[in-house]
Amino acid sequence: MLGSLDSKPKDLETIARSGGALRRMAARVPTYLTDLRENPAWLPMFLLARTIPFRKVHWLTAKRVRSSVSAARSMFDDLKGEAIAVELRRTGIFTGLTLPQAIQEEIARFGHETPCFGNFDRKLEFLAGEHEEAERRFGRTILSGHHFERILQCEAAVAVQEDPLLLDVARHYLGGEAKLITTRTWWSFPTKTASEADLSRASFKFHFDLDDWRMLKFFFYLSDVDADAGPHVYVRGSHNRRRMKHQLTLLVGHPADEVLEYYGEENALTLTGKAGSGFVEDPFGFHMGTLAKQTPRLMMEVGFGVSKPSKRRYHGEPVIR
Ligand SMILES: O=C(O)CCC(=O)C(=O)O
Repeated sequence: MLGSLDSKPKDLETIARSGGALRRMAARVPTYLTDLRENPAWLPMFLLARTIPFRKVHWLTAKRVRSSVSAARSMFDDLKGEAIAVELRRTGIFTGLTLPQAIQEEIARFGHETPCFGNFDRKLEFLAGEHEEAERRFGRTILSGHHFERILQCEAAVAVQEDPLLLDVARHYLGGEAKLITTRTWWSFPTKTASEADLSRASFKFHFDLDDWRMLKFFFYLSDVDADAGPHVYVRGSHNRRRMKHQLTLLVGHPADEVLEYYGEENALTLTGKAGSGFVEDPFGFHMGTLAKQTPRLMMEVGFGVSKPSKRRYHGEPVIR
């Protein structure tokens, strides 16, 4: 089961504020151009989906779903997509998912035995157990290790991705157009050598995702996650309410004090949990991964959206290099 910590989550805002936002945006320009070439409908989404009025209009276009469609059995037993969607609409997050132990163990074994790519860079390939040695070998701080498309060789991971409950929740929440857009597994590593620039990335700050008009992400911990293993933090209620200032900026990451002051510190849910525990959230709500301080974290994400999925993002590659 997932737990939560009461304390105010410490993101790395002080460091992040020291600047670099424009530099980071400039580095993303080639990625944005690629997205635009692949799908011209990306541009209006990118510009307008951050504003509440345009989002509301888009939500009105959602195809209504009356009942669950699949007769196939779910690994999540009796959970009901419709009830989960009700909770998602209310708070933006539902925390009661648990993977069967055999599934969790098989994906975790895969995560240990399959080389991952450090910092989203395909040139930095190593096994999770050799993380420290890899940092020395590559002369780089390595904060994350993604398996990219390799995860599709893991039958248990594919079974999670294809589980009927996930699509059922997505259809009830996003509408009948809901489709799979991402499946990724990755390690978050504790590291002694992180620089300010490493730590100021948007994923370590409260941010919202803007890859589609309407999105939903399922996350599953594949290792035990306590306060020192980089727990995920989600701000309840931030999925459908937004300060004007946060609607009218191109940036998706914002300082914790601005976010918490608006939504209330009591709504920041820090998600700790045993390996196998999971949750589903509307990633337009503010969320972040925190730095793994002591223990590596292995995570799986299955994402749904309503538009044509981007090839690049399918396994989480954020930036064209
Ligand atoms: O690593 C995490 O817990 C957060 C991941 C995240 O921010 C995202 O998928 O948008």
